[in-house]
Amino acid sequence: MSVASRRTLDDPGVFEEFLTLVGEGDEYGAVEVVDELLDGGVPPQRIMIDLIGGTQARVGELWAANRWSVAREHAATAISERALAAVAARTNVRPSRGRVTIACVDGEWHALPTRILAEMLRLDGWRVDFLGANVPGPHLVTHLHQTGPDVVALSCMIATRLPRAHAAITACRAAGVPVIAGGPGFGPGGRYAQRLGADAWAAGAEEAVYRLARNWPPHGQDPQLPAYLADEEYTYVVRNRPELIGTAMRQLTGAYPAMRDYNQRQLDATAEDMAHIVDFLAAALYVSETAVFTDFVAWTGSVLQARGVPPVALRVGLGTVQSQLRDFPAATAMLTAGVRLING
Ligand code: B12
Repeated sequence: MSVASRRTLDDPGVFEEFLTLVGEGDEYGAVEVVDELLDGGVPPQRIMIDLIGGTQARVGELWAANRWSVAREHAATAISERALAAVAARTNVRPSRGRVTIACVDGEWHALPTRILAEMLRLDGWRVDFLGANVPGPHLVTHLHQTGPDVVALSCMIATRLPRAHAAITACRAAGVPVIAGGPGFGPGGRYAQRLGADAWAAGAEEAVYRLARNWPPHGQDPQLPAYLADEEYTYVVRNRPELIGTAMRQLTGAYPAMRDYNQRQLDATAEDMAHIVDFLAAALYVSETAVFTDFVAWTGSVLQARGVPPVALRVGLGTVQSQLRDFPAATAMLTAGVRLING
């Protein structure tokens, strides 16, 4: 090994260099940096969490600020996955603890954070079954019956997946396997995880490693499982999702004249935004938390603004959904709170 290859994460510019490499889709360059850091004695955990995970968060910011296209973000994510695989290929720890199943909930495509979690747990001696993105609940349960793990680690990165997360948590616990939940979809401090019946929550892979090594299964109270599914407003919004979005799109064209000049791509993006409005509203109703909806509105407002869409468009968009839900007090209150957040 040459002296020049003794790199550490304290080297000036190493994070920027890695971000540039993933942004340019330079797979070989990115893997080379990872290899050099491992050669330099940097622990693999630090490379995965600080360099790869940290860079992905930056990628997200650059996309949200409209500085990177979706395609560039996708390409960068693929390189990060490649770099992560390169770290994993250089480590080999024999299982000495229990067995863990790691899965993203149904409809959840953010697999990279769970891949990091998988490698971190593997390094700590767990036998890991990594099921990846978008795992339907029934398949997850079949897998549990076949493999008998000590714990399921369930990821939810976006709050719209919370109802599915609830179903998965309930099914895992019914199968006798405790659940550790994670991902920002479970809300600040994981508050919805507990409410939906998870045995534990961890903010990140390092905390999960710590918790599973020391206090598992946790001996707390049995989590309370309120009957969210019985909520009439949630059920109405989910059942009528296509009509709510379709009607909103038609009303929008009248209420927001600039839309008449939209090309197909802009119309598709608007339809996607309307779908997100309805989906986040449904999730907020499901857990009875206005913040799930208002956080989404604040975030969408900034994303749209970065793309030259004025706040009034979002306000009109919320109004088109609100006008269809007048008989639903909780939904109306949430939409009103969302509208209040929008300036201009
Ligand atoms: C890459 C990416 C994607 C990729 C995912 C590819 C892949 N293979 O993972 C693709 C393109 C598929 C994608 C799609 C979407 N994405 Co996206 N995505 C991202 C991005 C840029 C990076 C995610 C990532 O890898 N982060 C790095 C990891 C390391 O971050 P981390 O959260 O710190 O990870 C730790 C914890 O979350 C925790 N953890 C996670 N799961 C678990 C589970 C357990 C059990 C435990 C204990 C811990 C744990 O441990 C991790 C490691 O320490 C983020 C931006 C960001 N800042 O994260 C947006 C982001 C998550 N996406 C977002 C959105 C909106 C979407 C889409 C809806 C976009 C769209 N218009 O279609 C879709 C939704 C798809 C779906 N239904 O899942 C938003 C969510 C915003 C919100 N309001 O909630 C974000 C935050 C972007 C942003 N800044 O605006 N996305």
